[in-house]
Amino acid sequence: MSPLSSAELKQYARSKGADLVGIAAADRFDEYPEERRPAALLPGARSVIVIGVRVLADTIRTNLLLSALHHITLNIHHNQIAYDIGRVLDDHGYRAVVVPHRVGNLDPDSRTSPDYMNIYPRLFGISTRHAAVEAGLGIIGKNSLLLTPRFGPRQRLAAVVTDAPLEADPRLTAEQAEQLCPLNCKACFSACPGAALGTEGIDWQKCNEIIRSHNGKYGYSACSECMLSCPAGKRVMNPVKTNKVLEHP
Ligand code: B12
Ligand code: SF4
Ligand code: SF4
Repeated sequence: MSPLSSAELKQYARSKGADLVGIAAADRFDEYPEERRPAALLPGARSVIVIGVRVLADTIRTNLLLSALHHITLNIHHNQIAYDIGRVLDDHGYRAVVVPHRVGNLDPDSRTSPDYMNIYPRLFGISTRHAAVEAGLGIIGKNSLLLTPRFGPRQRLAAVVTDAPLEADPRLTAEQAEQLCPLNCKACFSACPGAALGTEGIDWQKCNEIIRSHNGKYGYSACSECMLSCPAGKRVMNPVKTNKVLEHP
């Protein structure tokens, strides 16, 4: 195996278009339900690389069709970057399981089935939102989305589980978490057209009631009010980093 550093891998991910990239050590998931640990996807997993690509708020604000198509575009984009990271790991002799996201239509009728709410999400193995928290990219906000200092909730995520022993990033502090999603903010609650968000967390069924028909009409889930209403990412900004491109070995 040829050595591969976290810094090199991150540079490579950014050169491919990742706006965010973080790394979690697999043992950060030791307290997770067994079926939600990296080892459930790859026995011997040592690291999880999480990438994020930014959602353009003005695009998803226009109308539901453009919003759905934008989310599809980003899913294709992050899936491709995650695959490219998998190739680099493979070139270095490591194993890689890519956790992408579905692109395009799923029969809206199948979304009424209990399988959709229970079995289907479990097939992804890990929750990319939780993995992003463990990789130091952000926190899970009251809207149930990953909030990051740079984009707030406006990113989509993919992950790569690998046996490469990469250097991990620190998690955000409690202070940073409070800054991102302050105790007194409830902006997303009233913005949600399905009344799915509240102090008890998210009611997935209510959210799905709103976005289920979008699959048939627009080809993908289009509602994004929980992203648009959130002030996080507007009030805390990190400097934009530029990186040298790593040559593919
Ligand atoms: C299925 C799914 C949905 C379903 C949810 C059904 C359901 N039962 O969860 C529906 C259709 C409702 C949905 C809606 C949306 N989704 Co969606 N969805 C997913 C998907 C594919 C899986 C989520 C999942 O596993 N859900 C099952 C629930 C039960 O699991 P969980 O939330 O991960 O975690 C639970 C348990 O597993 C367990 N658990 C997991 N880890 C841990 C760890 C510990 C320590 C413990 C104790 C427990 C625990 O406890 C959790 C709570 O019960 C993810 C992508 C992915 N692979 O993760 C995207 C994803 C979460 N969705 C995303 C988005 C953007 C949306 C929408 C805005 C729609 C849209 N326009 O795209 C809305 C937003 C709703 C909201 N406010 O959160 C993004 C979120 C990006 C971000 N910034 O956070 C993701 C990550 C996809 C992506 N490509 O980026 N989604
Ligand atoms: S996607 Fe729409 S319905 Fe679902 S939680 Fe967000 S705002 Fe509410
Ligand atoms: S709108 Fe406010 S309460 Fe909701 S996730 Fe964003 S910061 Fe948190």
